[in-house]
Amino acid sequence: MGTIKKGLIAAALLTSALVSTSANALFGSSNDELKLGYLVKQPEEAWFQTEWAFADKAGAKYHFETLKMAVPDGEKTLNAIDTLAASGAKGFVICTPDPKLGPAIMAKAKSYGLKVITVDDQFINAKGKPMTDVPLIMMAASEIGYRQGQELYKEMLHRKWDVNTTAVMAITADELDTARRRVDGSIKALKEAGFPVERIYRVPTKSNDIPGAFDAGNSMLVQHPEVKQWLIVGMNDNTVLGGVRATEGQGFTKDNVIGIGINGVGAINELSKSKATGFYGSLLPSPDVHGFKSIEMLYHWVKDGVEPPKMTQVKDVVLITRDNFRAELDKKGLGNLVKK
Ligand code: FCA
Repeated sequence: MGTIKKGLIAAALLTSALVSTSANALFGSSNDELKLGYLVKQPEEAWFQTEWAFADKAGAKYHFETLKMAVPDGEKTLNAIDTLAASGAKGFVICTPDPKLGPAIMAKAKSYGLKVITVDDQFINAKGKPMTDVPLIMMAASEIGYRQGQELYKEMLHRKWDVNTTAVMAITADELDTARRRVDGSIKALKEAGFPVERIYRVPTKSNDIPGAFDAGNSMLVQHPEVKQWLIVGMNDNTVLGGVRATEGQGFTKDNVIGIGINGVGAINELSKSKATGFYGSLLPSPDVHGFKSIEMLYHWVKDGVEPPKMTQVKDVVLITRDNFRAELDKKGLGNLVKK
């Protein structure tokens, strides 16, 4: 047989192999493993990467495939649902890029008969009310925020700072309910502990990432050159990191800034630095539980018809600092996230 002919046959075989794989992937077959989606708004955050890793662990335990998809905006979210349906998936877990997409996401999911569980951020309906009929698993936002405020105050006392020259920089994202509840909880704790209300300053961030929070922090710092020490409040690690970076730009250091984040896994690089910064620590909830449990509930719903509870709040949280973060992450089976 000539080389060209051999090549053609090989190419034909290859094409048919590719077609059948993609046809299987697209339309599924009765022998296929169950497929479930896991859609997240910010795949660059360690939080969501950890959820994905633990969703995969649930998949290994129950023998389903987790289709992990990044959905940074509404268009990508709706397209992802089309793709999931075409690949034969039976449902998905989602942390939406925008809670207001809730009704559109549910309409599309229903049109394909897909089951939906929300994680971390709750959907809101056209009237701005939470869509409480869609199962949700999230961290106990107000409580964890409250703990952030308590820990900031405690560390301030520990350092014997003069409260009269200290202020709170609270970087807000009020349109996201979980962010609003965390920050409000934190401010409540600070007020209850006795921090002067008139020096708790709020500033909104334009985006939920380090650059957005950095800009917000900078705009606050120029308005308050009189402040000698800052406590930094924010809804997650990146928000607080942005605030800390802004203070550094104005010459502040670990000696006059205390920032405590939320998420924990987003603080590992910072806490691993050879020198301490104003980012003192982070509250580590349970991205492992969120990732595993949300898709496990979806699996039981799809496979056995067991409806998940409408609301699951995960309350466990531990403060990690430079002193204990390796040990605490190890305890949760997250030690591999720390660079050795
Ligand atoms: C929100 C935040 C994330 C994480 C999650 C639990 O979605 O944006 O960083 O804190 O809640």
